[in-house]
Amino acid sequence: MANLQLGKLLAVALIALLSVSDVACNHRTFSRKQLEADGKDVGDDPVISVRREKVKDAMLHAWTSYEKYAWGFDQLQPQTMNGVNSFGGLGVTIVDALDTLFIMGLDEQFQRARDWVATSVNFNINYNASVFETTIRMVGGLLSAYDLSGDKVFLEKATDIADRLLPAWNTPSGINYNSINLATGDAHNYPSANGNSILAEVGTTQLEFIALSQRTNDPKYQEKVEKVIEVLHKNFPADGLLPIYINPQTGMPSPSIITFGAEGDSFYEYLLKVWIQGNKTQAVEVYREMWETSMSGLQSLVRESTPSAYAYICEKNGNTLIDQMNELACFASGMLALGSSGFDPQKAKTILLLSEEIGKTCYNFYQMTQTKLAGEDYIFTPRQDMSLDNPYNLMRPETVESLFYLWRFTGNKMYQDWGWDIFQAFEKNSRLETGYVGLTDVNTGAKDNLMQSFFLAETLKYLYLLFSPPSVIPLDEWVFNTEAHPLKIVSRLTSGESLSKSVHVLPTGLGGRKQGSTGHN
Ligand code: DMJ
Repeated sequence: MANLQLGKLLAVALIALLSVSDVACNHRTFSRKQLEADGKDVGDDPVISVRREKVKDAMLHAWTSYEKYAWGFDQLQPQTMNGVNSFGGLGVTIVDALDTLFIMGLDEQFQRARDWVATSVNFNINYNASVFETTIRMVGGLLSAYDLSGDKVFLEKATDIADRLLPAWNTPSGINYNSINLATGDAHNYPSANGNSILAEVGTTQLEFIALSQRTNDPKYQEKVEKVIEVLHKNFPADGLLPIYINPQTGMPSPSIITFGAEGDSFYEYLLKVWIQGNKTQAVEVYREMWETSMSGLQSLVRESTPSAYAYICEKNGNTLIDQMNELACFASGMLALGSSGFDPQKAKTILLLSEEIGKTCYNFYQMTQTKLAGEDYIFTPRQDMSLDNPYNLMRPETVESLFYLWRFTGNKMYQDWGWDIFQAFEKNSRLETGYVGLTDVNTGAKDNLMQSFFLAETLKYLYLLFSPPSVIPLDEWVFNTEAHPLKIVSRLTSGESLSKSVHVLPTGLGGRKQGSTGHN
């Protein structure tokens, strides 16, 4: 009997091993040569190729500056030419940049980053880490590097850090705490949220943890993060708009604002993306239903400015709409474009139109300032359209992310031109000899001293892809996490099903040709 059990266990382990190596084998079918070949397909316009090369140069400059002055630190401070450990010392810029380096063909740089991850990354740190930031940047970055390269060291490291985060889900409701000590596993919430968990932080781990379960054949990661959605589903309001605070003891929403900006944003993004990651099957239908409900809610928050009729997404406090929008909420334009094709044709058109209108507003957030870079927040006043409410710029990605989706889903080259305008403004105002910095004031051009890791992970990646053919990271084969790390879409793991059966990577590699010229999925 004992032998039989042991035999069974060994068989399961063997299947798991085969499945994981199957994943890696499929990855090895992709090479940089293939990407370069894909990059030359369907009439690659020379102007666009030049733009792509300029973005690649920018990435090289950002990376080289980081390597020179801040190697191993979380982020680079270009003005003082040193590193800073803003995330406890996990080498966040290295991990966040891995897939961008890979996609751009910066092979030597990728190799050095890979070797650092293999030999020097240390997660055993007595540091209270943000579960959200660590998941989207570290787990997401490592899994994406694994999916692109097939190198198992990335999967091992992703598993290590995810295991350290897991105790954060041990709460009475299953809604995770937002912070956890990476060495001790002690978890808690931020005092500023009065003991509550933050919506975007509990609803933005699903893609990464589901992907990890698929790739390790271990359901425990998926189970934890899907339980969160189950709990939120039970208390889901009719308009699909949850406030930003959720009580981790009861799983109930706590009175607080509703927003598609900070602390709400990527919860809505992940409802859609888990549906896409799950191959839009019955098993993930509830995610699409929740997302569609939330999108009706979003539509109820949309207003038009006067006199110029810019569409914007209000925030909501109780029953009161607040006419303000964070630049962070600009991701919503891209999300609507990505989700539009799942509606019937008439509704799809309306949603895509809304996506384009919000994209136009966000582009204007940039165009209306002296530096042509957007500030952090805008307010809308009757007869005065929009005005800047918070003048700093962190080199955030949301608007160029949306321009990338808009271009893929409409094929309209205007969006490439808009992205190019934004890129040139970064070059003019944010580029120093020693890296790229944000601005403390988008009108005076005053600079800060930080090169955010998401500038390399997201802003430059989306710009590069905006100037690459849609066959590079096709949207029917890959889904981007909220930190722009593309994860390969594989078969959905359904409960009760043997995990090993459901781990199948689509065999097309990084660049595929299934997608049409505009990239509709
Ligand atoms: C990134 O870490 C992610 O895009 C997140 O969803 C929001 N904030 C930053 C970029 O602005």
